[in-house]
Amino acid sequence: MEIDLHQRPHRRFNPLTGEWILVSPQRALRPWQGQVERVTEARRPTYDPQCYLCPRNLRANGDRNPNYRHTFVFVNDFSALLPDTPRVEIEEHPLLRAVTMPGECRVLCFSPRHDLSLAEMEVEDIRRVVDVWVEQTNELGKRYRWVQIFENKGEIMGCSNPHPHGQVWALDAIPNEVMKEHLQQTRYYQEQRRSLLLDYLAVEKQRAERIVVENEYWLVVTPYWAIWPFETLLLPKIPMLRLTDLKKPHRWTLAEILKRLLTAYDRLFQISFPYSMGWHGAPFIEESVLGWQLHAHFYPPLLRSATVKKFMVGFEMLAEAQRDITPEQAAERLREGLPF
Ligand code: H2U
Ligand code: ZN
Repeated sequence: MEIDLHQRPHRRFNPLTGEWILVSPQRALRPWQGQVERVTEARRPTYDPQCYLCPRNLRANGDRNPNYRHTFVFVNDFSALLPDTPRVEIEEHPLLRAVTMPGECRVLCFSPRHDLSLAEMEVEDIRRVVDVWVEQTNELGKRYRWVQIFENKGEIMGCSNPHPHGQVWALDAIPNEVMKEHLQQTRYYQEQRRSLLLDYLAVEKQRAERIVVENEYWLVVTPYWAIWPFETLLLPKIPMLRLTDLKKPHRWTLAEILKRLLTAYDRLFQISFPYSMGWHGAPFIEESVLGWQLHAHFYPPLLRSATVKKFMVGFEMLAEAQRDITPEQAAERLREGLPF
């Protein structure tokens, strides 16, 4: 029987995590009765004397930021992980297990300009951010199994400060989301002797309908199994284990594609688009990481307008993730906002 996935409820499989997601495209056809209000965002000053990320300002712990010109990295004054933590396993009972965890948390200011976002920065300055991502991964990867580079952007995402910044957390364990991807990519490699994500990239190139933007070295798709309405996956077109594999041309083209993708996001609802994004690459472990392919996830919470957010509640908390608008529709909407 011919089935149109754009009409019928169905589940899609995420080979990267081994999980399923429920898609209900027929619900996206229902009339939208709420207002699609335009949010006017106040223009921020280029420098805010109250901002703890702006150059020359005082931070919570009493340190003063240098008069930095491009990027600036500092140890998070409220770090969730601490380097001088010994590694001890505590098992008071087989059902009560814990392990102390050494790690480090850093804050990375993308620019001295308080009023910009990554999307609004020059490609050259975005490339400087890419360089710092690489340096941080390289340095912390020598001491920790996992280095998580991420950006949490927008008040709606719980980001406390609009000054453009991201974070780096390193810890000596493989976190849950990463472990799922590690197991799936490793299993695929053992069976196929090829990379799961590079095979996926080839399929998406062929189908084209989920491609948002691409350039010489990078491709952005709304993955077939996307959970968030406008979720995207950014991946290099050639084998890359980690950010530390990126050479000059890869970094430039990455900066360029980030500029295009993030501008398209901003144009979608005419606001500085909120999201959580982050990098996944091979963990720093002794076991084989041959199946790994570097990639970044963009998880934006917005659904229909600048203020209508998708909530992961009810069925999603208790059963599995669900979406209405299909990834194919989302890709089409995003392509419309591409600047060049
Ligand atoms: P978010 O708004 O994305 O959470 O990032 C701000 C981070 O900056 C947050 O993790 C840290 C917070 O702990 N911070 C400092 O390190 N020093 C300060 O003076 C204030 C905030
Ligand atoms: Zn600032």
